[in-house]
Amino acid sequence: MTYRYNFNPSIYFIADPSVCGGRAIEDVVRSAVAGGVTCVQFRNKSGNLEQIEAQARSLQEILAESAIPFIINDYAELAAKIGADGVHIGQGDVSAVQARKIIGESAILGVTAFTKEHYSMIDAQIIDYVGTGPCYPTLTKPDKAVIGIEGFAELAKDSPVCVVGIGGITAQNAPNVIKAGASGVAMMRSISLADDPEIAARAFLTTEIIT
Ligand code: TZP
Ligand code: MG
Repeated sequence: MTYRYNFNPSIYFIADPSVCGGRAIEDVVRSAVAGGVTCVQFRNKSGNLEQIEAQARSLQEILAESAIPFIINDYAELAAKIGADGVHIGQGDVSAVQARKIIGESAILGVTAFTKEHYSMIDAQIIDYVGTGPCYPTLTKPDKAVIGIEGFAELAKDSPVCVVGIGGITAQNAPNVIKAGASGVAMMRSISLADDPEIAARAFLTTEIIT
C-alpha cells in the first residue's frame, strides 16, 4: 500500500513510549486506531537504535492490519530499512532532499516548519506536508515560543503543501486550528495520556476536523 498521494493527515496521532501513561505503546496505538486516527507517527527520543527498531516494527505490524500510514520521526534510514510509510524530520535532522533520497519516491515525507524562512524552503515536489506549531502551550516543547492560532494562520496561508497544526491540541481546540487553515491536527497527550485513548481519539471525529 502506497499512501504518499492519498495521505490523510486529519487526525495525526504521535505515539511516544515515554508519554503513554505507563502503558505499552502498542496498546495505546491500537486504541487510538480503534478510535479513528488517520495516521500514526512513532517518536522515540531516548531509546537506543535496537529498541527503536523493535518498537517501530511492532507498531508497523499493528498499523498494517488497519491500513493506516505509519510514519517514523527522525530516523529516515530506519524508515527505509523497515519499509515504513513515511518519515518526519525536523529542522535539525537530515535535509528534505537527503531524506527523500533515503526513503524513496513512494514514502510520505513531513517536515517541521515554524518560521517564514522554513516555509520559503519548502519544495512541494519533495515534501508532502509540514507540521507547524506549537499552536498552544505543550509540555513536549516547554521552551519553544507558542505561535498561536494567528501565527499559525499567517504561516499556513501560502503553504505549497498541506499543513498540520501541532502543540497542545485537544478535541475542543482542534476546530480553531482547522479554521486557521490546517489540513489536520497532530497530537500526543490528548490521546496518549487519556484514560481511554480510543474515546479520546473518537472525540476528534467531528465534521469540523474531517476534510
Ligand atoms: N512538536 C511541536 S509540539 C510537539 C512536537 C513534537 C508535541 C505535541 O505534544 P502535545 O502533547 O500534543 O502537546
Ligand atoms: Mg526530528
